[in-house]
Amino acid sequence: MTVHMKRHGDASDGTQAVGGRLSRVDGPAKITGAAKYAVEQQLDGLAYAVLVESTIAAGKVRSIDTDAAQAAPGVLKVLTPDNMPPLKTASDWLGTPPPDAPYCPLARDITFSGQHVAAVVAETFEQAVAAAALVRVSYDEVPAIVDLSDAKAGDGIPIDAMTKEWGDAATAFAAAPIRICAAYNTPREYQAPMEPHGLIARWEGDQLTVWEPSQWLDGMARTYAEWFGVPFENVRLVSPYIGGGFGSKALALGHGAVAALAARMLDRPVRLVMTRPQTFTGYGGRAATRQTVTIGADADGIIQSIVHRGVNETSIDGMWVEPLGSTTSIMYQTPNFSSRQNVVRVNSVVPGAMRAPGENPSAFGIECAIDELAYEVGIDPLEIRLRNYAEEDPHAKKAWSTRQLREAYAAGAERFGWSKRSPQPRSMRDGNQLIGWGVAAGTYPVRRAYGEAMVRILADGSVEVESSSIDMGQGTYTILAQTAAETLGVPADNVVVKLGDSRFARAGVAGGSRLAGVMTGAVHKAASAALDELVGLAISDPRSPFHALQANTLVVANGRIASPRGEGPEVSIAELLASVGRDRIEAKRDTMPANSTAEERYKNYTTIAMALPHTEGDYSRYSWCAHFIEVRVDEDFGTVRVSRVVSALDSGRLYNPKLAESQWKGGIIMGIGQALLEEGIVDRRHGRIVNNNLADYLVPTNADIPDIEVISVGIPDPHSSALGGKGVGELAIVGVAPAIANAVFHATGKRIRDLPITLEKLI
Ligand code: MCN
Ligand code: MOS
Repeated sequence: MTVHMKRHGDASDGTQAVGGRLSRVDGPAKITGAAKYAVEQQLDGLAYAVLVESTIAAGKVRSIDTDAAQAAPGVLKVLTPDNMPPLKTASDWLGTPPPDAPYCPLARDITFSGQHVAAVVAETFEQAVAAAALVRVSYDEVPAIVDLSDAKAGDGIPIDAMTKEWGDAATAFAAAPIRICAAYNTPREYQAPMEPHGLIARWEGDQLTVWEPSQWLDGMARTYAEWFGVPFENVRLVSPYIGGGFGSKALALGHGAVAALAARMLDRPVRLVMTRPQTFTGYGGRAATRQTVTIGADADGIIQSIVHRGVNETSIDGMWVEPLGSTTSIMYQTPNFSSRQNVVRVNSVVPGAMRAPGENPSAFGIECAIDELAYEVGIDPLEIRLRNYAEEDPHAKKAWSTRQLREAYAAGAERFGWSKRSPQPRSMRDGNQLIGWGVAAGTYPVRRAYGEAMVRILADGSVEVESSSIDMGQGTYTILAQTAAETLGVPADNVVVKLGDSRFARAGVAGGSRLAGVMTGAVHKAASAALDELVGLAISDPRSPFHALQANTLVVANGRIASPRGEGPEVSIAELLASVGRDRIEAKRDTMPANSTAEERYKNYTTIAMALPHTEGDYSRYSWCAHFIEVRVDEDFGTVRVSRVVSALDSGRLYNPKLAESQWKGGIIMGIGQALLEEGIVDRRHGRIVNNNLADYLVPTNADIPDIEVISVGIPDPHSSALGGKGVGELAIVGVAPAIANAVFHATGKRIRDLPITLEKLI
């Protein structure tokens, strides 16, 4: 898809190999505007679709009056549930066979405010917007369950698969001399990527092309194919650049079905872009959660029992489980443990994945609770973590593949100056600012799957890597260039990485922080195969300048081939290919077991069902981190400012430390937003999100963010990925909000257990 500018560093200084600090190779294209995003494609005959959304949260559509809209200038079609040919229900992300039932992306039965009920397609975007305002929808409304606290919501549905229990937690708690029990709440939070969701859909016969920002081209292509009843191969997803996703762009969504259906009905390409408010209801953000954490400990603070109960919101007719016991069950050693979870149905869009779903809110509970325990016992919050350090996975009862958390505590504490902390709350101040120091840990499992990649060595000695995986800003283009460069012995400047087209070698989801580990492994394997073929030709082809040498191996470095002992000739890759009469060497490889069937391969790329458990075999695999955070709280106004962050993180080996550090900082910044600013507010009269825009839904700006120092304490982890890396993207957000809440307690003596920590909760 994309040819990036070259020259990003000096090939000789190690920047370009794996582990080098190569700058983003897609950076210049993004900065100069050369990068073309999905909905910027210019297509002949493009028509524009605009969605009409429900204004009630529960009930039924009685009627839709489309006459005025249909008669408005430029209108091509007004779509309603009454005039749309039905689609087929698609399978879910596990590939579970769907019921044989029709699917209509426009609703008659209303289960949340903001549901798509109609769409207008017109010659221009402005005409579509104007006509959409003329669509009159009348409803039969019933009372909505507005959120978790609604009396109608009840206790919800137990999710037995989430239950984790060992020992006898209740008895051990009753017997423990020190006990704490507290409830922690997190609100609805939203991914808020800069680029809103949208797409252009075009049919050519029964072939569908979709330009759409996507974290998972093959998964989304599968959904489109199933909706429209066409073969998977007939759907092409194109997504070379993505303006952020944070979990929200992994699945094909209703608005995509509307646009693709409109394109088929009109036999014209159709573009549909969500408004910013629609990005708050067109798909789900992080579910609101409630947890109670009960810890029983002995007088030294050694944990005897943890009892955890969690609840998260889901929608009326969809199911989202936010695994709230995930961090709770692995962070600390305990002989007795019980965690259970319910979901509560409310009238909202079904929540979805947002950076570290599960581990993030889970850590808010346990990492605040352990801090409360530290004060109750009267020991340092860092010391209590060390006393209860889990030497093995307490839940899976397996050895950690690697766990550099002790090293993270040590490195972070040293750099932060933790030993200078005065233990008492309200004991550190600067004028009228109360100063607080807090610590919390974070973790994220190493999710693994199989990958595929195409590597080509071209006649001029340059290298091409192709994959239908994606780069939403995390650095995939760059690390895959580095992987191919290192494996083949060429500078990364000579590698062109092409991503974001489902016609390329297949790829699974860029989610759960798995893509980097999966794809560096696949590119390494394909590039190794290409190198073997290159060296094989150089040794055995009679036309090769090395033929007479009768070598059993040759080395390639900096794009040149030579014998390891320096005997005989030294030629460039281009010269060698010319001498043996080849214009390219091509190797497409996947990392699946050799005897895998075509069906298993399809399943690996289009579902998450083939993911390898992180506790597979003898090891339990996680990334780890420790955050040390200073806050300053204005004593009069209750305003909280984060003034210093030092975080030490274990993501195993880093493919590119510059990019990993930037990912970690991004996660920490998002964690600061979660702690202090982010909250979806529901209008209780209408069951509607009111702050559905980036002026009212607050995310941090530069002025909210201090200098952030990140320290890598990882070591290569051979059990986690081919090149020894563990996950990076999601890890760093986990633990930030509890570190800030703990710092706020240290500053003020007030324990805030409801996010975000806003000033009215402090004064
Ligand atoms: N990396 C590294 N060394 C490792 C692992 C990763 O240097 N051992 C670096 C690489 O630059 C890699 C990046 O970190 O490209 C992210 O790798 P990883 O965490 O393994 O995960 P994925 O490539 O699967 O990234 C997805 C992850 C997720 S799940 C969310 S959510 C998220 C995130 O990445 N959304 C993001 N980071 C984001 N960054 C941006 N700019 N925008 C988003 O929407
Ligand atoms: Mo990330 S929330 O797994 O896309």
